[in-house]
Amino acid sequence: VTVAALGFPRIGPQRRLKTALETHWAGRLDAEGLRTEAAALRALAWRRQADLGVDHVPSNDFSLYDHVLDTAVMVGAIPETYGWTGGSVDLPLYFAMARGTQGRETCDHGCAHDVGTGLPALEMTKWFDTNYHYLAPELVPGQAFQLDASRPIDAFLEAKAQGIHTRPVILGPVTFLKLAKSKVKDFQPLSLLSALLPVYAQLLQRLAAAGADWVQIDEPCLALDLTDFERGEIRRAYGVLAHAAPRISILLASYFGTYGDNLATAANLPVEGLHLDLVRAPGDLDAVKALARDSLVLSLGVIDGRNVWRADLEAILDRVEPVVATRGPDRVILAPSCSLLHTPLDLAIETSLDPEVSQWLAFAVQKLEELSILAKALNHGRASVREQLAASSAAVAARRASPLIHDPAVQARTKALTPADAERATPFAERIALQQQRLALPPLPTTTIGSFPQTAAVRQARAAHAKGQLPDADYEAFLRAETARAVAWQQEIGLDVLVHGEFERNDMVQYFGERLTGFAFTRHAWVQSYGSRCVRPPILYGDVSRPAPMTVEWWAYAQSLTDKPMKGMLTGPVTILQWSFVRDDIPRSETCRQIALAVRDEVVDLEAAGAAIIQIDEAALREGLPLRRGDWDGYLAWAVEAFRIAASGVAPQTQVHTHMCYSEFNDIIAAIGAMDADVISIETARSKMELLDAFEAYAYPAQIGPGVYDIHAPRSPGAAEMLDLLERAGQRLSPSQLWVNPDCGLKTRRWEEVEPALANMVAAAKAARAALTGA
Ligand code: THG
Ligand code: ZN
Repeated sequence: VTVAALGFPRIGPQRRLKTALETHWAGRLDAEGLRTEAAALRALAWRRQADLGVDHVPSNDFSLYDHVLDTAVMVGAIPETYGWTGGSVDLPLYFAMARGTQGRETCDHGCAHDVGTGLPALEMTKWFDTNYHYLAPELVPGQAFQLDASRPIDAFLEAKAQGIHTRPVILGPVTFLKLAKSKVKDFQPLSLLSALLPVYAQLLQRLAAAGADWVQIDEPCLALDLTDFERGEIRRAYGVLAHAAPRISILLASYFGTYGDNLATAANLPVEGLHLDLVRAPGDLDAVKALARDSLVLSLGVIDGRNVWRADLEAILDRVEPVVATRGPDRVILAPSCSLLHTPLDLAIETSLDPEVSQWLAFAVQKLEELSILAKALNHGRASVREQLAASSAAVAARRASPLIHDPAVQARTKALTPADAERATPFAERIALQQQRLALPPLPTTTIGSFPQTAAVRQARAAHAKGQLPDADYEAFLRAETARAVAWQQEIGLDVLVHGEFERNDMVQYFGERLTGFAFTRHAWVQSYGSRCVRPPILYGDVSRPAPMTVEWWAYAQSLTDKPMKGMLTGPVTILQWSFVRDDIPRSETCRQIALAVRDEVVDLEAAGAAIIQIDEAALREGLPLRRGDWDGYLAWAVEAFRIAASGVAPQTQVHTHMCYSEFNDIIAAIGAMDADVISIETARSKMELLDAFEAYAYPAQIGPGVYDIHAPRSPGAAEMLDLLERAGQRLSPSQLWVNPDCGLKTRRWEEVEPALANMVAAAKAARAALTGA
């Protein structure tokens, strides 16, 4: 039995890659310097993995920005816009595709937009159901491909020079084409497979010639719903590749879910090995045994590459020993379920965690240690690693029994939930009438999404406070002054519903996690989100409750400064769940219900303090959709229910808002309606309100604020432009349904941009009132 890693974190210790990239982009590190640092990080990762006992160390899993972009470069798929004339792609061109020529930014909620008026970046999209984002290749009919094998070949040789024989990783041709986009309507990039396969065939020959004996080809599209035609294309592709490169053995890897109805296809491809994600799809093991020939090498993904928990090694051995006994040790590889890109690097440097929680955790390095222990147990008997197995079992038992995890009051409360708890007592039509009486807002009321610019001063004050250099009282006074300024300014420009600005919040999930029980926070546990950007997801380890109000004081302070309604601002349960590492000992739906009750407590307290409007953001509701359509309804049922639990503790006069900043609504519009929010704000400016077409087929029952200010547009929009958008919205929705607001929060903007834009937005709303309602 051998051990493999399918991919290792790229960002490096202390986020060294981030530092190198950002100094390079700032012009303070030249291309040579960046290349040197990248090579050093690769060398470090290979050495580390080899030392940890990994037999199949991956190469070509590293990337300066994104591995899908690297694949596009490798096959010569450079969109015409970038003026490429052939030859190797240099760093300026590479980064132009990655981030546009003037950089790229994301909003509070992670949606990416180009900045400036230079060349645009490729579109950025979530990698399957992870929080990693890749760049979508852009292909055209008749697309030509040509191989530039330098990246994978150089990496292989680089590692070889270091004395490490690696297994190159490449993104498979079918998944590559499935992830690609085209500006040409109805064009299917998969129709380019025949043109692409010769390039892949040549690549495999080159790798074989360089000395590679195995190659890992990732085809995670096998975890998706595929058509018969697509399955046929997979068979065709691997028929061609196996024939073209008989000297190299292919390990085909899919992950993030079951092969399901694609398993018969996958298990019968002419490849030498098949990887199974046995964490997400434990049932695939028995299923593959029934389908695969005896000689097929199985890579068993037994360690969770998507989460941070230590594994139950004895339980894994119980499952794997029979496989080794029947197939033979040479035909079994142990691996994490997927690339370790999605876990933080090393638990050992994380010294600030509660030691009790810490002993339950494993990051990338620790996960490879676990695999090495498992391999020893399988190769030399469990007795050879008795102590390590005992430590694993003890940690698992300690976690299971820990009072830190179990709060009987929380469990009793979720158990006692009834359908009525997820239901507002009064239907929308009656609520809205009561709310209108209470709020007395004009038609097309104006508001913002919640956050205001996090200026350098705000960030500095937060950092100084976190380091203990700025006393609590001074920090508090600073935040109050910022809040007061924001409130006064909103009032001055004539916004109807104000926000406090969220200056006190570091991150929309972290802020709440720090105030709830059951969450732990790390100092160094960074995970790449895209390019040089990383997140430190909270670790949700125990039952969740809200010991004390989290936002009421800030809300009350802001409301005390104005007679206009001040919105209470909260992050919704699904978003808190999606952007954290969550428990694997209870279902996600159960954890989500606990968070929902905690948010509900806050909603009720805000109402009691006098808030007439409370916004519960669910930026991540859509991204939580399962990979397979068949699982959508189940997810949407509990996700929508969680939102409703959070929102339904208040009187009909209290108005509940929500916000979502993404564009693909058509699929889930009914579920969004079922959330039963009184008002929803969404992203629509970039598509010039075309997104509202979704609301034509489905008569959205409540009020909507279609964003009229694309907060990432290179310049602030004028009132005329926003008025035009409002009129377009008025053609699709009833004016009595409409609110006027930006697309998203303004945290990443500068005041110089926000001030004119929002003043223009108020002017546009006034003009639209006259035009649409005669008011
Ligand atoms: N909060 C949390 N998770 C998230 C998002 C979030 N996951 C999805 C989405 N948003 C991801 N988008 C981003 C956007 C910006 C950054 C990271 C992910 C970013 N990070 C800083 C960096 O890398 O320099 C570090 C931020 C920090 O110091 O915490 O800019 O909004 N929980
Ligand atoms: Zn948003």
